[in-house]
Amino acid sequence: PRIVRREDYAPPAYWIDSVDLTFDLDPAKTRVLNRMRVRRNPDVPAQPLRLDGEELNLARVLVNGQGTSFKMDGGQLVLEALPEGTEPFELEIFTTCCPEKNTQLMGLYVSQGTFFTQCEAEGFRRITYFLDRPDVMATYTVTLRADKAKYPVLLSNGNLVDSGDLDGGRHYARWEDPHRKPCYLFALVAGKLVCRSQPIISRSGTEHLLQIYVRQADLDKTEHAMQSLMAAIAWDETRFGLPLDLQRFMIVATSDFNMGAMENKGLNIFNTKFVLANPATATDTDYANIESVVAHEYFHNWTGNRVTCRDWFQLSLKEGLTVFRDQEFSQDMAGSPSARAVKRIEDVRVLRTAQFPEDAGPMAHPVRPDQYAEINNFYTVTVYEKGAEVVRMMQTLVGREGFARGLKLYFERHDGQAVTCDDFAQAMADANPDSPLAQHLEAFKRWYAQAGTPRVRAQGQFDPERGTYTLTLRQSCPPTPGQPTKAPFVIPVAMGLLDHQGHALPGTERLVVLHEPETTVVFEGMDAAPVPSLLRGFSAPVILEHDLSDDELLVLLAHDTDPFNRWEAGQQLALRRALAAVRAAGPVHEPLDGAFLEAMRAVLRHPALDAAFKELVLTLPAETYIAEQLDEVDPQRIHAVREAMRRQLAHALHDDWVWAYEQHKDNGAYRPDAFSAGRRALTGLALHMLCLAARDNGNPVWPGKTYQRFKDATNMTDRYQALSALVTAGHELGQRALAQFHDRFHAEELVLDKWFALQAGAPDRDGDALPRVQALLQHPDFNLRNPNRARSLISTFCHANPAGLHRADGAGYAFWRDRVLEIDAFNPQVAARLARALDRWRKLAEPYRSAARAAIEAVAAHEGLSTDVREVVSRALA
Ligand code: HT7
Ligand code: ZN
Repeated sequence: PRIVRREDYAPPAYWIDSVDLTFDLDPAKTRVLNRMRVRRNPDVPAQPLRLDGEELNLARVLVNGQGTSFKMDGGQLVLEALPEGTEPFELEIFTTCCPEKNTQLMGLYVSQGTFFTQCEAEGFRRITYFLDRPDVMATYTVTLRADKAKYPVLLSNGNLVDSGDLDGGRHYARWEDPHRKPCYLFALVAGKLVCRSQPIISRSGTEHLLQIYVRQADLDKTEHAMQSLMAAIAWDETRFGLPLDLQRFMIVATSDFNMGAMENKGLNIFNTKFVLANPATATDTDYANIESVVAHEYFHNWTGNRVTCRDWFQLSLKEGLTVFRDQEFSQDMAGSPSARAVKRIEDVRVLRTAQFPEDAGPMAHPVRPDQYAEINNFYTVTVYEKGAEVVRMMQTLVGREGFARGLKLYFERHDGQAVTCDDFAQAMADANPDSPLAQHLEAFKRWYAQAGTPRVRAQGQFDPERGTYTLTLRQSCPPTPGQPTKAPFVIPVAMGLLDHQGHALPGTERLVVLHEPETTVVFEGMDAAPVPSLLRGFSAPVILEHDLSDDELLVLLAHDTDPFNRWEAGQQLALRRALAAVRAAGPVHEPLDGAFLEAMRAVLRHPALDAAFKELVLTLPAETYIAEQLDEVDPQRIHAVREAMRRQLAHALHDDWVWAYEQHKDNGAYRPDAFSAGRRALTGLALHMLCLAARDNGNPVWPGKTYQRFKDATNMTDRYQALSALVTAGHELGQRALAQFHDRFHAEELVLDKWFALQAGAPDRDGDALPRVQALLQHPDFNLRNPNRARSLISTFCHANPAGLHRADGAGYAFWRDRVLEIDAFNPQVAARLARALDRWRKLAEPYRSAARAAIEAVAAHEGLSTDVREVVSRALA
C-alpha cells in the first residue's frame, strides 16, 4: 500500500475559495452538484489539478460552464486543460453516490432512515471530488433537497438562509457557513428528528441558539448534554476568553458511528452514547463521559476549527490540545481538590493501561507520526492522550497564566490558518520567554518526534554528616520501530519530601526540569533520611523507577499531601505483590500480606478521604497493566493472581466492606455530581467484594441483598453495579438478574450494549467466556453492523477479557481472526481497531505466542484485506 510521509508535505497546487453544494438526497442514489471557485497556487509550479474521489459515479465536469477533458488516475480525477494564470475559475462537478450501501460510515450514509455524514479524516472524497486535505479551506453554501415527509429536518453547517417546498412532496433548505473551513468539517443531516432548543446570551451579550437533535423517543435524554454544552461554553469564555462564534450551534445524535463524536463546524454529530442520558438508563460514567465529550467537541471550535491542522501528521495539534482542555474542564467541574485528583488519576489510568502498551508495541509512533498507510489508524491514545500530556507539561513549565497567554498568542498569530505542532509550541514559548519551555524548546519538541515511554530512575542518598539528601534522576527511552536511539527528553518532575512520620518537609517542594540524561538535586539541612514523593500529579508521561521500601510507600499512601502519589503508592504496593506472585513457581497462594491489607483497611475506613478516592485506591491494577511490567506474559497466571488478590481483599476486609456499603448506599434523588457518584462507586465496589466473598463461603445473604438492590434501584448506576457484582462473582442470581435486565431494557439500545458488554467482560471460569460470547453473537439483539453493539460484545471480549481471549487451545485467537475478517469486509475502521487486540503477542508465553502469531498471519494472508487492517497486522508481524 501507498505510504504517506510527513517529510513529503507540499502545499496544494490549487486553492478552493468557495464551494456551493446541492444535494438531491435519496438513499439509493443521491445526486451531488459541486460548484467550486478554484485558483492556482502561485507559489507552486504549474501542474494538473488532481481531485480525490472514492466510490463516486461521475456524470459531468464543467470548467467555467464548458465541458472539459479529464482522466482518472488511481481514483483521482485529473484535470489538465485548465485556464492559465492565477485568476479564479468555476469548476462544476456532478456525481452520484449510494448512501444506503455505505457500510463504512464514512462520507454520506444512512442510519435508521436518517442521512448523516462523517468526513474526518478523508470522508469528503466519498461525497464529491475535492482537494481532500485540511490545508485547503473554503466557505460553503449547501442546498439540501429531499422528500419532506421522510426527511422533515434538513441541516448543514452555519446559518439557515432559505427553505421552502418543492414539487412532488419535496422541500429544500439552504445553509451558509461564513467561516472558511477544511472539508473534513463539512456535515449534513436529513431525517425525522426533534430537538431540544436553548437560547443563550454570552458574557459579551451576543445571542445564540443551542440545539440537540435526536429521535422523538430520546428527547427526554438530552438535558444533561445541554447542561454540559452550556457549561463548556461558559468555561471556555472564562478560562481562555474564547467565545462561541456562531449564531447557532447544533448537536445531532446517531446510533451508527465509528467513533465518539465529530466537531463539524456548528453541526457536531455524536454517537448516541455520548449524548443520551437519564437516570434510569445511564450510569455515572456515562454522565461523566457525556460531559467531557460534549465539551471536547465544543472546544474544537477554537482548537481544531478556527485554527486547524496543516496536514494529518499534525493531528495532535488539535486532539492533544483539545483533550487537555476537556480534562481541565472536567476537573474544574468536579470542584473539590479531591474530586480533581480523582479525575487526574482516572486520566492517568487510561494513559498507563492503553497508551504505554501502545508505545511499547508494534504500533508505537510519535505524537506527531512520521508516516502512515491509513490515517484512520492514527486516531490513537498516543495522539490523543499522550498528546494531552505533552500540552499539560507545557502548562507545568509555563504556569497556568503563562499557558493562557500562550494560547492567546497562538490565536492572534494563527486564527483562520492550517498550522503545525511547531507553531503551537513556538507561540507557547514566545509568550513565556523566561520559562524553562522557552529555554529548552527544541529539546522539548522531542516529545512530538520520539516514540516510546521514557524511564526515569530516581536514587536518593542521605548524608548524615553533611545533613544533605542528594537525589539523582537518570532518563532513558527504549527503542521503538524505526527509532533505535533517543535523545534526552525535557521532563518536568514535580516533587516534595516527607519525613518518616509522614510530615511534609517545608521548603522541599519543587519542579525539577530534567533535560539531560542525568540530573542531581541536593537538599540541605536534613536531620534524617526523607521519603521522596516524586512525579507528583504525574507531572510527565514517564515510567518512574525507584527503590523505595514498602515502609516508605506505606508512608506516602497514608500521608502524602499529593493525592495522586498517595494513590500511586497503593498501586505500587499492590503491583509488587502481584508481580512476586506471578513470578513465583507453583500454585497461586495468598499474594497479599497483613501490612498491605491493613493499609487498605485504613484507607477504606479513613474519616477524611472521599469515597471516590477510596474506590480508586482499593481497585487493584488491571491485568493488562500487570502484564506490561513483565518480559514474558502468561495471561492465565496473571488472571489467577489478580483474582486471588481480589478474594483476599474481599475476605480480609469483609466487615469493612459491609461498613462501606451501609455508609454509602443511600444517596437520595439521583444527581450525577462527583461527590455522590463517588459514593455510588464505592458502594458498587463493596457489593462486588461481598458477592465475591459469598462465592467462597456459600453464604447467600449478600448475593440476596445485592439482587434486591438490583431490583429496587432507582437509577442505572446502582442497578448496573448490583447486576455486575452478581455476574462477576458468577452467582446464579446473576443469570436471573441478566434476564430481567434484558426484559426491562430491550428497547433501549445503549442499555443493551451494557448488557452485552457485561457478559463479554465477565471473568473467565474454566474457559466459559468464549462460548458465552459465541452464543451472544447469535442473540437476536446482536447486530455486527452497528459499531456500538459490535464493540460492546466483541471488542470488550478481545480487549478487556484477557483470560477469556488468551486460551491455551488458541480458540480465542481464532475467534478474533474470524471477527476481524468478517467486519473488515464492510467496516475497515472498526475492524482495524479490533485487530489491535493482539498487538502485544510477542510478549506472550507459549503456547499463546505461537497460536496468536498463527491467527495474525492468517489475517495477513487474507486476500482483499483493507489498508486499515493490513497496516495493523503487518506492523504486528514486522
Ligand atoms: N475529530 C474527531 C475524529 C473522528 C473520526 C476520525 C476518523 C473516523 C471517524 C471519526 N469520527 C470522529 C473526534 C474527536 O476527536 O473529536
Ligand atoms: Zn477531538
